[in-house]
Amino acid sequence: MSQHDPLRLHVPEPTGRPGCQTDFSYLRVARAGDVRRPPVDAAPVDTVDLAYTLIRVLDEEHRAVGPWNPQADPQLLRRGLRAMMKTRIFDGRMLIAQRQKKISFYMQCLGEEAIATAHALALYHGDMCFPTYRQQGLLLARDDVPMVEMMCQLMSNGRDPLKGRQLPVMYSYKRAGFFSISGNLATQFIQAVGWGMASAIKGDSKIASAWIGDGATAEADFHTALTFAHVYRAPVILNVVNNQWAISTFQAIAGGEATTFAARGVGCGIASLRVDGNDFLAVLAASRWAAERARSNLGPTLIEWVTYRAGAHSTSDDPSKYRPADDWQRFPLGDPILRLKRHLIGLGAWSEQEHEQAQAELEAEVAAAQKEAERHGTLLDGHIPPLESMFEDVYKEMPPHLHDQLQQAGA
Ligand SMILES: Cc1ncc(C[n+]2csc(CCOP(=O)(O)OP(=O)(O)O)c2C)c(N)n1
Ligand SMILES: [Mg+2]
Repeated sequence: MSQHDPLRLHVPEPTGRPGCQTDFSYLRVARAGDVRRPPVDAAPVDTVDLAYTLIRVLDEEHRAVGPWNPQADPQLLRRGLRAMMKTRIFDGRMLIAQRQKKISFYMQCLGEEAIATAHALALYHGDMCFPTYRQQGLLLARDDVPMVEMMCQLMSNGRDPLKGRQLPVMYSYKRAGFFSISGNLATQFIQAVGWGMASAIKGDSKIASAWIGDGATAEADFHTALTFAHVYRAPVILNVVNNQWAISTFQAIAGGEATTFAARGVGCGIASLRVDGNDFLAVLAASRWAAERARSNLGPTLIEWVTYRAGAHSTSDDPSKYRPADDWQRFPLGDPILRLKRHLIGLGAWSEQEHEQAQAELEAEVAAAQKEAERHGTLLDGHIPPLESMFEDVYKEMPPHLHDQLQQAGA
């Protein structure tokens, strides 16, 4: 007879059941300013402690403290605040447009706005992001792409630059350093590492920025990308957005329970940071640190951005089925917009009146863009790209079988 108890498989607790409060103590939230900032040429092994803590700049009183304070010009921070506000307004309006059936599908980044908008300010023109569907802030922070054009894509109308061939939100803007979004999770990571390697092989100075969610790190592509980034010292920033959820599964299911996602990086020989993703200043500082490393040929950096997905996963999802309604309010890192607003007010570089005015201006700007986009049609009124466009842009010269199909379609 065996002296051992029967084996049992450990299954992570579904912490966020409706009616049962999510336990956020696993986050081990460090005090702002307490975490050291190593030189950008630090060896990966010298970042091990930074992968298990949380880099924060804004303290309880919303002051910028500690070695990671990026000492940013208040003018830049005001720009960042407006970019976050614009992103939230844009998302809010597009969500309503989806409910009105003007758009087939939408995904918000509510609560995560600081990550993409601050990161965008640390990159140079010509760098290439390989985003997921929740980094619209990269585009909205930089104004390289007019909102009208983004909305025409969302509405799959006659001015949709992608001619209805991509799901709404899956933008593609080579000119703005925004690689075509693929719905196949984690492909972004291997593609970004490959792009970064190509940049180095060509002797260029451009860097890549790869994006993935907590859930998608369970894909093999994530681990393959880390191995290649480490071995070839690819000039790439490896961003892991830990927003606590992968649709309805809590991040523990992807392996974040007893360790961190940043720790994956140091385990592979990659310098790694774990950062408060709702702290605009910390995001800016960590992004600049990683960008400088990559640009100076010092190798890749993995950054885990700790944040909270405050909205539904997508317009096809109902989070009340799997998490308590007040989860976001209880999340210890707060709202990124409120935190930067209070910081700027504390500096004397912003006020409640200016905030209200900016809110009204941005709402008007987004509403005007929507009106203009809707002039070219929405999903509701059937102003879609012509049928023959379905056959175009695949081959330089259309092969006979596609010619036949085009004729059969009567276009
Ligand atoms: C390879 C692959 N598997 C599954 C899916 C379906 N899917 C789409 S989004 C998603 C959850 C992703 O969660 P996470 O990586 O945490 O990103 P988040 O949505 O939280 O930003 C899943 C399972 C997919 N698109 N691709
Ligand atoms: Mg997630």
